[in-house]
Amino acid sequence: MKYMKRISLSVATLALTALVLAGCTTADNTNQNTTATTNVAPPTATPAAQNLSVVERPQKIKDQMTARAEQDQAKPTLRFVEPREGATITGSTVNVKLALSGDLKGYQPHKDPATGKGNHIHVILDNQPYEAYYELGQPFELRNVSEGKHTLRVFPSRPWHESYKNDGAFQMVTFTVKGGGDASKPTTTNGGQVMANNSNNGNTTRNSNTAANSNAATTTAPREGKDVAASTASDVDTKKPLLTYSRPKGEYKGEDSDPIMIDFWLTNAKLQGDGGDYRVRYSVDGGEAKFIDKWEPIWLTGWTAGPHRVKLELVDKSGAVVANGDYNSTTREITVVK
Ligand SMILES: [Cu+2]
Repeated sequence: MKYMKRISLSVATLALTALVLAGCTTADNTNQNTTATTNVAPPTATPAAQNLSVVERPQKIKDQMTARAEQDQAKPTLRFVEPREGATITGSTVNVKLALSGDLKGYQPHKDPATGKGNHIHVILDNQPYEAYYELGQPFELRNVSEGKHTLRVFPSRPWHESYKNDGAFQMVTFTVKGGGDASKPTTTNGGQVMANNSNNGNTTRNSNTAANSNAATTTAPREGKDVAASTASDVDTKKPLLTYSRPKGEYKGEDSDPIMIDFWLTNAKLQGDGGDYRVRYSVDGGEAKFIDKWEPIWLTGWTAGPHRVKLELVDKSGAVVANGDYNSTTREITVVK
């Protein structure tokens, strides 16, 4: 009996709900001003489905390559002048100095003041998004680097952020920071959000370092550099296969948002399409996994406006992520502004 009562109550509730809903619909439909849009499904909270597809290299980049003549066949190589492999750095500012050589064919990093573009070096602290370094005559300052062990990865890039992939282009060092970070200055992301507070550092070192920094700031021209987010090195073996995520990153606006390039650096690993054993697996917004089997950039079209997560992984024949610290599986958030 109890069950019967409950069931009849539920039925009554449903009937009532239906009646109320019907009432609403009726009310809407009787409105003489209602237009045809009444019958269109109401907007949902989820954004429009995104259907990405691979397209060929955009014509505007092909044009730039033509204009650059043989520069794109250059084989630029880099060498770390600072920091040295295994170095210990006291204080939170790490100066990056690089020596560029190799078969340059006119390749020279430099930002054109008129366009804000030009050849540059991608500088990657730990596994943070890269920073662009344009004028190699001055060191690039990584500021507010947190205490502990770090890795730095660098490689030359073109104005449209496609990396050079020749031998010797990519370099990596591991170094240690003592007394790093500044507790009074929280590290920030590109968007300016507070990531973390470095609070457990030696006061003496930090204070003297801060004083030195402010002196430098007032007596010399501003240097290229960046207040970096708090991070430490992953336990990476430089002899093992390593995928370095490069693009996409940050915000993409207008015509730059379609198509968007995926580009990466590969060390100690050959992809299946290049005669090797590995594949690069990517997915966007947790969607279907796809594969890149040749080491070259791809361009994806069909992005919807808003934030997107791009995941890039180096996998072996069985589809397992190749173990090497945690750099072989990287997810970045980008924003597309239409
Ligand atoms: Cu770039």
